[in-house]
Amino acid sequence: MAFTFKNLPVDRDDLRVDVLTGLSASPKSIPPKYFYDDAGCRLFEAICRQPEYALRRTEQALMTARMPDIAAAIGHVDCIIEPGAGDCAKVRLLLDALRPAHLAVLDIAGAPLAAAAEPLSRDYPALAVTALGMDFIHDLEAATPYLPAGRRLVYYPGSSIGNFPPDAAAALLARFRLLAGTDGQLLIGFDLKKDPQRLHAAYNDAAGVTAAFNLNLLARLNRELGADFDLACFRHYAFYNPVAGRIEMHLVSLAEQDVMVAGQRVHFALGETLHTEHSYKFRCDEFSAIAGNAGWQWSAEWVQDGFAVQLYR
Ligand code: AVI
Repeated sequence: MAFTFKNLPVDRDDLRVDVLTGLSASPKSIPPKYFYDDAGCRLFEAICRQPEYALRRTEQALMTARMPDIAAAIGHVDCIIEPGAGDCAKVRLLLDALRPAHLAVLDIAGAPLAAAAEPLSRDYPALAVTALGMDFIHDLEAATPYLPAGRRLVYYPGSSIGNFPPDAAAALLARFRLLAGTDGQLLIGFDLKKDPQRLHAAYNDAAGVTAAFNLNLLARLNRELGADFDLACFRHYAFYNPVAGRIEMHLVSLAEQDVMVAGQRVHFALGETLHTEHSYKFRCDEFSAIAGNAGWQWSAEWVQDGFAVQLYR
């Protein structure tokens, strides 16, 4: 049926400024959103196929097995909204079960989003699909004129919420209420706290794909900012921090070295870390407290093999 694509202006994403700011901080860091250039997206897909990284497979298995219950708990919805929809693959199970009239998918990468969303309007002839290329983290309000009235479900799968620091996660959940409107619901998937060895293995796969994903960040800075990082002089280092309840991912300098980045000299001491990602893990009660503080009311949850999906009103 109808397919609409709008690329809304994104003016907050400035790789050069963000990278130079992060490299002059102590400890050094780069925002994890910069993992996802074309090579990074391909490496992330490869991570999801590694035997140690079960997160995506487990969520799919849970959604497939429990869908009748999930659909019954959600009830009728007119519109599903998926921020960060990427390849638009995950939402198909919900479309099959809920048959909404409208789907709105949002992602910072507008062109790949449009390419992934358009086939949905062919596969579901009764569905109106709106794809919005936009920065939903900073400019969520810009989406509201494109959303139809009626009962809405915001869908945020994949434990993406775990990549935000706790304050930012709570703020994003609060802003999702804008998308949901009155009478709206939130269906969200997140990774649970579990055996730390299992978590450790998931971010240290034997094939080295997560290491390549992490190091690709430096390769991207070489490609896009004319940097001269020697990838062999940095080590992927990821571990579970049980006090903070998160995987921490770092690139540790194996030597004292100077690197040129966007025309600026950046010094790394031997053993100095460049922090690249946090991936928070939750207990169900911890997550519902965060969502509750963001104004959401818990309504149901489903748990399978270390992964949870919760429904809020
Ligand atoms: C996208 N996100 C939920 C992944 C995670 O597990 O935190 C990103 C990732 N980083 C390393 N492996 C996967």
